[in-house]
Amino acid sequence: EEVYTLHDVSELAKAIKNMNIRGSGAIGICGVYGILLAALKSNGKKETILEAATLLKSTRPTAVNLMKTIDEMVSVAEGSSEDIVEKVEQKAVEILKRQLQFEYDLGAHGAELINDGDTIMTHCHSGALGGSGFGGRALSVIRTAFEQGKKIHVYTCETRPYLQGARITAYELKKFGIPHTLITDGMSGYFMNQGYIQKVVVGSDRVAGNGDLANKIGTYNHALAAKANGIPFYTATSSHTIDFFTKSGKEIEVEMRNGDEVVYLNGTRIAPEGTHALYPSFDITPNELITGIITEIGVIQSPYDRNLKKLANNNPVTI
Ligand code: RUB
Repeated sequence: EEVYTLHDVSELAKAIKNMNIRGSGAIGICGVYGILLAALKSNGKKETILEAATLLKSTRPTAVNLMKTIDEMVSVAEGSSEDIVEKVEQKAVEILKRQLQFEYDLGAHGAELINDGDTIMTHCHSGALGGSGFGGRALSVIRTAFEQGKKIHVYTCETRPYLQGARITAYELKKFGIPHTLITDGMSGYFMNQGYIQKVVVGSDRVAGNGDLANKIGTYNHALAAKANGIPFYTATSSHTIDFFTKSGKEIEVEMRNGDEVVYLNGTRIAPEGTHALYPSFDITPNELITGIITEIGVIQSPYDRNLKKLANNNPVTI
């Protein structure tokens, strides 16, 4: 287990940017506590809080939780400096509790879709309650199904270049005692086609108003393979990840990371000197490939533009 001690907002921003902390839910909560840290360290100085908000929001552009939770924190930073510290602190606790509750609730809704005996594939790391991060949706579904006594098996798909499926998901699955098998990005089509996998459940960094979703690079390929093989493909996420300001996946900003992260593996160069490499951190899965969006309120299905709006109407935190 890696433990980081972060002393100020700039160290936190660096840890998010460098992906020491990663996953949409986890970075959202870190944004919240970053604002609290700024408030505490500056004794409630609004200007410092706004600077912290700008810095933290600039770290990773795709996951919308980070932006939304920071905006929510900043919105309560009004009044005297003592008021600001108190309100920001209360809000941080409220958001953390809410996020955990969302994960329990969406885990329960998602677990209903899982049958006894299913093998479920997940991609990258969308961790579970009590796992290594506060965020985490796909494993909340898987863990809830397992705790209900369903005999399930998980194919955890490792993602290049950060290998989260192996490094974090397998770690969490082991911790929860859930049987699992590690595969790598390019193997999913084979295993789906050969009948090994009955469901795919992934997380999301942002869901557009029409249901298109951004998630870790490779997700789109899995969704295509799932469709071709008649396998249900779900995303598990909270309503906080749905962004109605983004009408479709075309409008989602996909973070392009440094190609060196592909060329080097654990600090060792694995491609010839001068090799050009690209690294879009996420891809966009169009709504027609998605069987359902598992949220804390229930499982949303097509037509997404209409049904996601219903969710927004029932739940003001969505917007
Ligand atoms: C992680 C990733 C995860 C989503 C959902 O990307 O794409 O699947 O963030 O995770 P990165 P969660 O490693 O680049 O941050 O459900 O935990 O929010």
